[in-house]
Amino acid sequence: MSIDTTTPLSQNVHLQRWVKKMAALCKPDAIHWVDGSQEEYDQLCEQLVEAGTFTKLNQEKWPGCFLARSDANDVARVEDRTFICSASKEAAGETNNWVNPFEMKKKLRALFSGCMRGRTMYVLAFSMGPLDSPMSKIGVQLSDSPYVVVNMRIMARIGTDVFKKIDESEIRVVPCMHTVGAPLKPGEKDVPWPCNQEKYIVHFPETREVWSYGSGYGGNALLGKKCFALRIASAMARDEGWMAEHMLILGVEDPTGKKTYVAAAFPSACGKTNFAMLIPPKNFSEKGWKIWTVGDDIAWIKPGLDGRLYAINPEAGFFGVAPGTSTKTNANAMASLRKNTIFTNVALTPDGGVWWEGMTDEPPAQAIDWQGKTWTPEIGKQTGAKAAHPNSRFTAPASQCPTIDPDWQKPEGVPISAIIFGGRRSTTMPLVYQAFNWSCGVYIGATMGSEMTAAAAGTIGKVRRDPMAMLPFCGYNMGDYFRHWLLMQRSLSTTPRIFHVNWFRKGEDGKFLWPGFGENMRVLKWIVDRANGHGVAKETPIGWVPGYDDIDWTGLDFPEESFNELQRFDRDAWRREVLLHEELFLDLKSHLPKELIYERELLICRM
Ligand code: SAT
Ligand code: MN
Repeated sequence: MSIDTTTPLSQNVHLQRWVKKMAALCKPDAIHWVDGSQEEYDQLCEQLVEAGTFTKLNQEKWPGCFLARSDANDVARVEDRTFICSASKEAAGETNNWVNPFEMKKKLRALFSGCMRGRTMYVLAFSMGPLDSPMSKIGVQLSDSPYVVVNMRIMARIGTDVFKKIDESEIRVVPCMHTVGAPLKPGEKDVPWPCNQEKYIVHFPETREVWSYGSGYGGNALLGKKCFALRIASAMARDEGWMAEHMLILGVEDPTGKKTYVAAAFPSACGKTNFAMLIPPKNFSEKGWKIWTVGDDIAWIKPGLDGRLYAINPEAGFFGVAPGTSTKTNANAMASLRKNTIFTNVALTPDGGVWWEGMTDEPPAQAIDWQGKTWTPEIGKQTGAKAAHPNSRFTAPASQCPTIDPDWQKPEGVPISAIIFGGRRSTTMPLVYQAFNWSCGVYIGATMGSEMTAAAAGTIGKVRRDPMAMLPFCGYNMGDYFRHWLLMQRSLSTTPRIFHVNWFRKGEDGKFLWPGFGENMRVLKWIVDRANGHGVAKETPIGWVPGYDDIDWTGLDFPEESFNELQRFDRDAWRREVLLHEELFLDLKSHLPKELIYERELLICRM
């Protein structure tokens, strides 16, 4: 065994000791301290091509781009294999899987024992948030997956600068253990996508640790993202008085040049990336309206000295859903992924390019599907086989987004004026409404529901309660999380306004009532007007809503009846909705703040 093939890039003795200890446990053939350089990245990509994990795309059309195909059993987050191992079950709450932390550590130690045999252990230091931001946090991931290293180089700030920061300051680092769980026997040939049937995505919120076993895909393996920046960070945020949220951040520039920032929480694969990169309809942009992108998935939000909330995007890239992304639906995402992008589980076209359902109106005559098999539109029609997996992804640098906000890396973050909650709901929820106040808004976020998508293993289409879009990502008791939300307002002198949107309501004919995409600008304008104190609204039992004339319709022929149908308050549907709120509340029992019980009573009384 040849260990320590590269010299440690950090002088921190704790870090060095931990790496040694973990190497003794995992028994890798080599250790590689990741410097984050372009040369190293190129080398790792080359190595991945040789291993058959990567296919180099046509470099003329797709410069710097690669395609990876995963194992068919490793295509999405595994929520039933995700654990929050707090000291007590109560601290994790009813919505999280819990195992006694000592028992789990024992289990993990056994699983990790010798798990990296035949592989290299990468020592990957990463910063969530810009290195010069006081809101940033540092983690070190030990992983035996070079695929993870190259993806993390896009998704986070990594390498030498981060090690330097660790050495310069006394900051606490979050240790993240990761293995694909596929040790190699001497001489055994590797598979293109090593992984294990058995998977464990484990968080220890008190000791601020992550251990991930058996998967190389997305949020299971890029540990800076959901595991650290949401599950562990939500626990840190509760203790330190800030918020770690599953939210996009965007800036709305009005014709006077004034920018208003909003943060919006939608569950996975409900269009956060599209909304974050919205292109306003022509007559809006002609007047000078512009949308600026700060982040598309995660927001860390903290009260500033002026009593307002400020947000940073802790990530440096987009891990976006490919299917449905096109120059029509999201030209900015398409521009972001034109170069230096890693595609996972999309289809390969004969000219060495990529394709996915919805990328173009006309599918290619032939392609290699995400499982490496020949695919034609004919085969697709006959068998229902998709060319790209529904949860196929692009990993693209945020800096390549044409609408990236000039302030997206500002150390102090951007001021948030409005918070938007939304889900995928074919009935009940109107296009838009505004909460009466903060606690009412917390209630709206707490009770929000969404039809499930392919982002996680599970029943697609079923409505589930997904409070603040954090159900799979909250690192502690959901009831306590609601209390934290309510308490946050006390540290603010200016409270953001809270809204709920639903782009997905359907009519009786089963068709979407709202065109969505760029047209969402009309809703966003009303939201920003309201947040800035000059939009008009009417009171309803659920909150403030715009009248037909309060929305700017120029350039869109959208009849008043259609708008009324979209906004219709359906009393029977809301009765059922409120009963579902009660079901969630029963699950959360003793930890539910009384404000939310009162909010529910008030809502019932108004109805
Ligand atoms: O795979 S990820 O968890 O990163 C994507 C998502 O579910 O939002
Ligand atoms: Mn997400």
